[in-house]
Amino acid sequence: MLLEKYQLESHNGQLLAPHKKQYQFLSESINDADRIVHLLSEFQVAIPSWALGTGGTRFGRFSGGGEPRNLEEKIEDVGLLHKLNQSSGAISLHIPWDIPENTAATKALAAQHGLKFDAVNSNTFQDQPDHEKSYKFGSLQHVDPSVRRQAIEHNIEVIRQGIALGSKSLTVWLSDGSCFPGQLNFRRAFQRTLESLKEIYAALPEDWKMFLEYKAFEPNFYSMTVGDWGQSLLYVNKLGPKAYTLVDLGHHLPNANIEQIVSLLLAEGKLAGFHFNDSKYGDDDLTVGSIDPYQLFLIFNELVEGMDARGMNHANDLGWMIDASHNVKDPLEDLLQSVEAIQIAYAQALLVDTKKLMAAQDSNDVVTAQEILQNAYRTDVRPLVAEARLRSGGALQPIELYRTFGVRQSLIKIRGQKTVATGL
Ligand SMILES: [Mn+2]
Repeated sequence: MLLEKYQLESHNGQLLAPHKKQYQFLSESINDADRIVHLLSEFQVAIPSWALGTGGTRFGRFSGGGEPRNLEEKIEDVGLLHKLNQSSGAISLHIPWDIPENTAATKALAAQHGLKFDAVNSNTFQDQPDHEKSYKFGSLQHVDPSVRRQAIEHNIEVIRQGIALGSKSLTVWLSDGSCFPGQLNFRRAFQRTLESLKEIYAALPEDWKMFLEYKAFEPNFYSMTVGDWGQSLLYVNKLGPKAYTLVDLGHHLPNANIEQIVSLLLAEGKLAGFHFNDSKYGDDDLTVGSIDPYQLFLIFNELVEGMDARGMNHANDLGWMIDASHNVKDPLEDLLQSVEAIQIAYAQALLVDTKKLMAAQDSNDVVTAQEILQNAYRTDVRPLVAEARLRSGGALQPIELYRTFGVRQSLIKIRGQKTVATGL
């Protein structure tokens, strides 16, 4: 066991008195501190299996040491995160990077760490050694029906794996598109993709959802066949009630108003959920909240208002997942930072006085509307997030605890310095 209960207790014991003082002060100056803490403690963010190792860039990859060598070790890493923050209670697997060898044993190990299986992710953006056909010119859009067949069968196989694990959703992200004008007939590519998606959709169990993720560019740089939320929405509306649009924060053109996209997809009942990350230029996959935490807050403001308007459960009715890559940080520390950034934005959004905001909007009082949002955003809600962790049995300061007890050093001792996790 990498982290013993007594270590957690001694950490919390040392920090308890100053924490209680901060929490007391904050809870006296805001409404509903108890309710916000309760909502925070219910909110779980899924960790993708590919974020536990150091990612690569187009130019190189530098191993961080002690990275998980197999699916079991990836589950152990997510279990460790969950033990520290009590908010990472799910893992999202990527097939074929993480095919369970023994599903029952994999499920048992996850349960032992208090983890559920979130969406399963298919991969038709790379060729695999056992593949007969190549995805070089696309998968579900491909001009050759036998390539489309291989990609469809792969997605159906991923659904099968997911059923065995107890997952309830399939995320489809396609790298399909074109790099040069004239390469692709847009309309025919759309039609072929739709027909392929229909076959995958037909294989979904009754209680499953399909998430269709869009991306503006990369790896194709002229057109993407699911390039934006409008295209994704066209497909999912044609597919049926189990299909939804997934928003990855890094998959937009610069300066896109993501909060408005989120608001409208939610209003249409077609928002699947999120892949959280942050970026300055493109799909940078940086730590959530590290570049533009105000945007993250504005997104959560739309989410809270929109979900409440539809009577939705914040914790369960959308998919919450991180999708990031870590090139210069310890992946586990990075994920702890990302989860906390999400919780902070959520807590700040819960502070917004929706009734007052609507009154300001209805009277065109622009200044008051801005003041309401920024008052919430400029509130330091970290004591609420720490209190939620404390009440759930987590650590008051997860990164500090992780470092104090040398968790990474222990992992390097067990797994070695030069391990490489499967993934990108
Ligand atoms: Mn994504």
